[in-house]
Amino acid sequence: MSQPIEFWSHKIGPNPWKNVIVFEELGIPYTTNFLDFGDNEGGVEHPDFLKKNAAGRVPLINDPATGMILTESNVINHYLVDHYDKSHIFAPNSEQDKYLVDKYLGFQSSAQAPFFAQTLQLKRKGNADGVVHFQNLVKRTLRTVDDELEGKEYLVGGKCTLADLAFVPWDLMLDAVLQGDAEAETAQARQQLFPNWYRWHTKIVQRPSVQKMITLKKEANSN
Ligand SMILES: N[C@@H](CCC(=O)N[C@@H](CS)C(=O)NCC(=O)O)C(=O)O
Repeated sequence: MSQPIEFWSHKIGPNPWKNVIVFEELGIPYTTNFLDFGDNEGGVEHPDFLKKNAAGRVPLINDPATGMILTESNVINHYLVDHYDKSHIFAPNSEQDKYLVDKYLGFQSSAQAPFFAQTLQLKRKGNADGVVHFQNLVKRTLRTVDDELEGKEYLVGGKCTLADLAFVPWDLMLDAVLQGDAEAETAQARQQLFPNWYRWHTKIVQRPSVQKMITLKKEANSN
């Protein structure tokens, strides 16, 4: 790779941190531009960035090696694996497994991420009924993953895939998302309610790539 991948991110928003995990897994050089939310200069809704992503969202990458410009964290991770997973660590064992990974990535981006995000948004707005509604949906995603993990170490094919990694950055925010929830406010309560999910989450978090992402996120937020 001649030049590092250019990466647009946010210091707190979890979606770009999914890509950081895969950059670290595969040892891909990258440089980060942190944006703010909103339409000020340096913001995701500023005209300069909207020219790059009309949706006004991060992550976004530009890979000078291929000219590829991409948004959507799960699509970016697929691209990174397709181009830079030289040891095939994320190669699916079968066609069935390939589509199962996509199934979980679809669930992650259409259920986990928006339910978690809406909970935090409604908390900020002080909408108590809305918070309860979305916290129930958050717990429903944990229940889904817990059920899917029955008798399994990982979601697909007996090995860690993009599907497992994609859930981590949002799940790391559960203390804030489920704050005030009568059943699942604490990690201990979540371990009781969702033991398969808890064991799996704890294992994935121990991966060096995830630990590095956590360190980089802390560093970014301490500046
Ligand atoms: N489905 C997109 C969602 C991207 C997304 O919502 N990113 C958040 C940061 S985590 C964002 O840029 N939000 C901008 C805003 O709220 O104004 C993905 O997975 O990349």
